[in-house]
Amino acid sequence: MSGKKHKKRLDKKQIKGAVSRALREQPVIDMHTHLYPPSFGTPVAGKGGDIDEGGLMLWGVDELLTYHYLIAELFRTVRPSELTPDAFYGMDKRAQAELIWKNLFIDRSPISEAARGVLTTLQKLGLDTGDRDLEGYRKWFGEQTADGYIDKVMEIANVSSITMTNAVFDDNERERWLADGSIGDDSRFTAVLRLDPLICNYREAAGKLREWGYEAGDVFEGEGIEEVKRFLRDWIGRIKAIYAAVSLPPDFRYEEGGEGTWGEGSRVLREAILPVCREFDIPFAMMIGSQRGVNPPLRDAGDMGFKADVESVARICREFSENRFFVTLLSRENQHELAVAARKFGNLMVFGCWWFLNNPSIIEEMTRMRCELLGTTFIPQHSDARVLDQLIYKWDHSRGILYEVFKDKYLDLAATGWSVTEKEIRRDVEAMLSGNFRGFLKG
Ligand code: FIX
Ligand code: ZN
Repeated sequence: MSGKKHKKRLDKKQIKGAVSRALREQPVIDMHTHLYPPSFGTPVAGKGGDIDEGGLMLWGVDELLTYHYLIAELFRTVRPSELTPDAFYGMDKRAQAELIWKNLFIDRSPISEAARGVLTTLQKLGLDTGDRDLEGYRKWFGEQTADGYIDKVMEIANVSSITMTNAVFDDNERERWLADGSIGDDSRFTAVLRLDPLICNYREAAGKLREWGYEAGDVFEGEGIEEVKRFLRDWIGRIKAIYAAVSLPPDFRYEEGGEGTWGEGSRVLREAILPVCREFDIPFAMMIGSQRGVNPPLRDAGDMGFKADVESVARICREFSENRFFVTLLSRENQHELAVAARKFGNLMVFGCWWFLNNPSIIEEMTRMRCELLGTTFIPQHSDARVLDQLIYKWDHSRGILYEVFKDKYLDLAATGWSVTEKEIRRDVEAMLSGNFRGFLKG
């Protein structure tokens, strides 16, 4: 027992101040986004840049307004007889943005999280949201250069590194990598190999692999297995993936026997993906619970989330104890079981409040529960930003909620007589916003 009183002990007010400062000042590594650097092209007109219609770097007010979260909300305000999703998607981007602006910001108050996020973003960029002047905002964005704007956004959001999601089965993205292997060499971004079709629809994925020169058969067996591994090695190397990732539907089950609906996908995981991840010593991320196309005409806005099978996650962590897994689940009901599973498996890193969970009330509830079960050994949040500027609001809102949770946890500690110090608060916040992710990548 040390009898020495801790000299740097903080009182309640100082604890609140220290938590707030630590959260504000700690740069974030955003471990899952759908953002890209300008080398992937941009369809958005800025100062001095070329427009690339299929470009992947999205930014600016029209992209913010046409985020698929807001498209879903738009269709709560229009009758099918007035506007169909097809007609909406047939409009040009500016007209889509104007309609969303009118219906969700002018005709009713923008109190949803996604709508409020647009306003926080504009405000933090220094624009006057009180003006409600969409044309004025457009003018301001038109004066930015895509490249310089990334630095500006990262500075305002205090994000030090952006992790991409590199969908190798998407022809547009794949062809860009093949045309110029250096497009990923932007020190602000890191790459992640995203391979949904390999697990979710092996036959279709194998057909593509054959087109690309890998002799994968229609059934995952024999020499085709080595070809799938060769494909994975080539792409992990080409894009310098820091981890590999999949998004799985709620009915996904890990079927050890290789039989049943998910038998083949489970074998691809067991015999190709996880061994190759081990060879490269990189984690595998599983995002489970998204049901695609619940309302197909809405496209990305028509996906939904349901409960997943946490037992499968536990079985995977047990069977592949040499692999490391990032896991996030889409249903609120799964969160407690997932945190309990993480208590059992050190190779399971719980991360983020994904998609429909990325709302203040739910982030708060999930983060409190995770602190209580896991201490500081999880990654509380990722942004899932699709439009660069969203980094600003997603991290601003999340930091505000993390403050509420963390300060309560340190006040609870202080109430036990434990000496809470600013240095230790900073250490913990660093771990949760950055270090836990970096550490897990290293293994
Ligand atoms: O699968 C994913 O990575 C999802 O995050 C996205 O596909 C989804 O559309 C999204 O943007 C959620 O925030
Ligand atoms: Zn995502």
